[in-house]
Amino acid sequence: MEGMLCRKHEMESHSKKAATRSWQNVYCVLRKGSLGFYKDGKSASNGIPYHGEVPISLGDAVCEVANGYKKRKFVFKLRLGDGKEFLFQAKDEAEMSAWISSIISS
Ligand code: I3P
Repeated sequence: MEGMLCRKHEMESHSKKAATRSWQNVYCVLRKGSLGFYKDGKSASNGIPYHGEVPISLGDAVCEVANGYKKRKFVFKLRLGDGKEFLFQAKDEAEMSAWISSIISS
């Protein structure tokens, strides 16, 4: 699965907040066990990552609706095994659910 999402890096580790905390539009590409970020679909096709970011490994990841986050709608949370945490905003409920199920089963 792939597509545009708005992303916020929330936690750098279990106890450390992320330094760059603004919401950014990123083109997300889910492959088996990993999630890569690109500026747009064209960059994704060309394999040019967003700000040189290495795809994140979803090994011990937990993905769920971010019920505690009230500032935006259709936001889900992705927490990695190392404590890194990201929020993602989808365009609607259906898109959010599709991403969550795909990430969980990837
Ligand atoms: C952040 C930006 C985010 C905001 C975050 C700010 O500032 O305004 O939108 O998160 O608040 O630090 P900057 O753009 O200067 O990095 P929210 O949208 O969730 O409020 P936070 O640090 O309280 O998470």
